[in-house]
Amino acid sequence: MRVLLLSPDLDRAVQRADQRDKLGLLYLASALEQENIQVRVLDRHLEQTGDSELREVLLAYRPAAVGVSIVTETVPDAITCAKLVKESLGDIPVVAGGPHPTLAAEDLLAHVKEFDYCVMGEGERAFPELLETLGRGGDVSAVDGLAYRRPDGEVVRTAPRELIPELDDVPFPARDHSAKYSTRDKGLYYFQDRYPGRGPVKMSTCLIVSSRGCPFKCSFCASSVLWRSRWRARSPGNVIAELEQLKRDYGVDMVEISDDAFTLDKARAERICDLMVTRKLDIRWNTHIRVDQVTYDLLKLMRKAGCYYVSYGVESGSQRILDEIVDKKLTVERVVEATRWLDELGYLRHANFMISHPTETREDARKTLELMDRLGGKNNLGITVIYPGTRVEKLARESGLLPEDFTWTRPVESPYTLPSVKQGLPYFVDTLPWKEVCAFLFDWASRQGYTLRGHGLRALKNINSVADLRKALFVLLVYLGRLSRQAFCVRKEKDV
Ligand code: B12
Ligand code: SF4
Repeated sequence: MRVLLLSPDLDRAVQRADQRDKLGLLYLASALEQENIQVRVLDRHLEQTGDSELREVLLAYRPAAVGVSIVTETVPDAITCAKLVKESLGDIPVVAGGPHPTLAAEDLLAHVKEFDYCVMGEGERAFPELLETLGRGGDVSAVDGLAYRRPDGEVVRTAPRELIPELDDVPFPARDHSAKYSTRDKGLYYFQDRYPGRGPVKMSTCLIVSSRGCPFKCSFCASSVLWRSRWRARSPGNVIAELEQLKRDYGVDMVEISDDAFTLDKARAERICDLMVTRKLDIRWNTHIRVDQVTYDLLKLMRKAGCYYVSYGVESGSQRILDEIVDKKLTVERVVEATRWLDELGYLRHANFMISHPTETREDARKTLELMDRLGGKNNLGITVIYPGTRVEKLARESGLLPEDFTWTRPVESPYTLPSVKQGLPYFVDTLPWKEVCAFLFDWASRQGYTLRGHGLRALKNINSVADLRKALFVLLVYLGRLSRQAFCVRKEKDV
């Protein structure tokens, strides 16, 4: 049996650096190969595969089934992929998997007839079992972790699938199936990122995950639903073996450890670092941390083991928002302290913040900008996006921000859109008016030294209707208003 695994494309305006590994599909490829199923992985973004090229691949490879890995932002292209499969190959099974189908299976299956099944959660065991069941004409209702449409059109779920108890039992991702590794194109192993005060820095596109899940439950994040609030970790030896394989087989010398919570078990993180040092791994790496889950000593050891860059979620400078809304379980003072440690230890770093949290006031948002000023360096600011399966989504539905007939399968009709973003998801906007959200965004962008040139050009390209033009003009007016206020303040200061 031959199976094609697809990663759909995504608008560049929403996402950069998509050369990064689609580990979910590469893990699936390993699992299928273990069952003697022939696999091909196609990352449409990495391989820049247009519709006609995808059709050619389908007709040449003639898979018996196609799996599509989907995050909410890639739903539009995932639908295109599914339609192309059915048009080219007739009624072969098209299976959706990944975060979006895990969080919104019913919505996807009810609206897109080209998808036949959704695998919810980990696919390494469920997908081969589904293919085997289909292959022998068995009853899919016995396959755990699945949603599907019954002949009468009703979408049903099977029993939830047990999480894989021991992650060391999962074979490493089959990287040879990624065009990046099979062509040994080292240019695809890195991307350049801007870093204030240090110019462009090289970042890795080679990912590994050393643990799955996160025990926290932040309001905007669906991790607790995706991984059922369970944190499961691979053993240090198993992680080091994968790093050694990356180095030996692919010449990789820079890696991103893209766990949700790499340092949750500090003793394990220390052991991984110790092994990196004693085995003379000589790999530079970056990761994401929670600043309450690190100590000065652990950061020091990580630095010694090759970690050069960390990102961390702060979300807001307002303690009220962190406690009452996000449930971040983090204090602003801890953020300041850990940032000082990172600077002392010579890390490159960036903190992630959000604006337009539920109930956010102007004062709360101002505290966010103030905290960024205190931290200095690179700080990202994004508008709160409504993702399926989150508390933010629940609030958006309750408040009518998402209409009753809302579906993730159609382009979003929202008055709150940035003109430079083509395929965006809905933003959460309530107490802080949209005008002020945009104004705060401009304040942040100018503090970070961003210019409007790139965004402006993209905005022009994305104007396709009178409604788009109206939204773009609104944002432009906010921008001009901010400029004139700044000019007025400068003149006043000079007068004084
Ligand atoms: C690394 C990472 C990235 C990388 C690589 C993305 C990728 N697609 O793998 C980069 C930096 C490029 C990235 C970008 C983005 N990301 Co990201 N990312 C992650 C992160 C931290 C780890 C992903 C990972 O490798 N997990 C490990 C593997 C084993 O798990 P998995 O990918 O989910 O795959 C398993 C199952 O889902 C399933 N499965 C997956 N695909 C399929 C397909 C089939 C057919 C089947 C049967 C099963 C199946 O089986 C796999 C093995 O068990 C997750 C958070 C998380 N912990 O999952 C966020 C996460 C996936 N990202 C997210 C988002 C929103 C994005 C962006 C849209 C952000 C942006 N605005 O730019 C983009 C979209 C990029 C894209 N095209 O996918 C969200 C998705 C939420 C959602 N509702 O869909 C997540 C869940 C973060 C979060 N907590 O909200 N991301
Ligand atoms: S934002 Fe980070 S800490 Fe919060 S629930 Fe998601 S993965 Fe966990």
